[in-house]
Amino acid sequence: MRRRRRTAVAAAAAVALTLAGSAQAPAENPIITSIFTADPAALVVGNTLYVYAGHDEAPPGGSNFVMRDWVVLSSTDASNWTNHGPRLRVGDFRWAGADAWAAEVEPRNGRYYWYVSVNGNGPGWMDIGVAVGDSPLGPFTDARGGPLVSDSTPGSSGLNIDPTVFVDDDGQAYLYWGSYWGLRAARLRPNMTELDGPVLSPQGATHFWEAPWMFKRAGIYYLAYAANDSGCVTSSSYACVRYATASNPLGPWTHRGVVLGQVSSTTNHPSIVEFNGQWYMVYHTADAPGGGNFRRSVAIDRLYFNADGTMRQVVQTKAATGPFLLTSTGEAR
Ligand code: FUB
Repeated sequence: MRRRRRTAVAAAAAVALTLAGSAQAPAENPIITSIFTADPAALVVGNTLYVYAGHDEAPPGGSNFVMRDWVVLSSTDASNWTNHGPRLRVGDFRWAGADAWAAEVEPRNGRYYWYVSVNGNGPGWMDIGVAVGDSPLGPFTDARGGPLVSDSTPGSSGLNIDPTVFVDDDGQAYLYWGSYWGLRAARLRPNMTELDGPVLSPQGATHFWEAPWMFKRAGIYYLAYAANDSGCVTSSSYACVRYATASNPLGPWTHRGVVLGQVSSTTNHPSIVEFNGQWYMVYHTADAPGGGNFRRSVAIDRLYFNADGTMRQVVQTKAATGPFLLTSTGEAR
């Protein structure tokens, strides 16, 4: 027993060293519990993984979103996180009045474009706006002085939220967005602040509900999105994350299955990124102490691809796992 314990202590020390020096340290979820965060959008700049997130401020037991600003978190190892606080606020858009919902930052020509869902003061409900800054942490200012997409944009979604922007290898940028089962897409001009051509309705994203996330890997385009069909959730109030692939950024898409199951919050919102040679799913749950459907928390977990390019379903972890888990006496399990 004594001998085993010494071995375990040595193993624990080795693990501690590994954790301290490794860029692949296991995540402990949620990644931040001092504030409630949601709708993560990951972006790698150099050796830093940034997560742009909504900020849930609903009171305990609240039954509506209270979201006034967007915060930035960052990490250099996907395990230890710095909270940079609010870097963009509803008030930064003079034409908007509430609802700092899902957003995403896309870099282009040394600038950082922060596409947001926000409730405009004009007719209709939610709009998509865009702010721009010269560094990943800003400062950011409204790039247009008005919505990029609104309910009056011809062909727009039933709910114009959840923008995701993708710039292809040829330099063409695309905006995808939508909710209420209405996926939409449009080309963006090189200035990143104007639509270039009509709003399109991509086909093949089976069971699309909202929260699209677009990326490309090994020549394949991937579109992940929240779905709330009975094939993946216990109730339509909840959502899973399904995904589709295509050989063209505007589809048609081929549905491939579920990449993230139902989470503890009713909403589900994916972000998929490669960082330090590993792929990650960044999402949100209601798992933080005092959490709930309107008091959500960002989580991160490893994502694995099969040899044929399909994605395995993400295993949701809540704390350090596997060989890193120690007993209360310090013995490795
Ligand atoms: O956070 C507000 C809304 O809830 C987002 O825009 C949706 O994606 C859902 O997560």
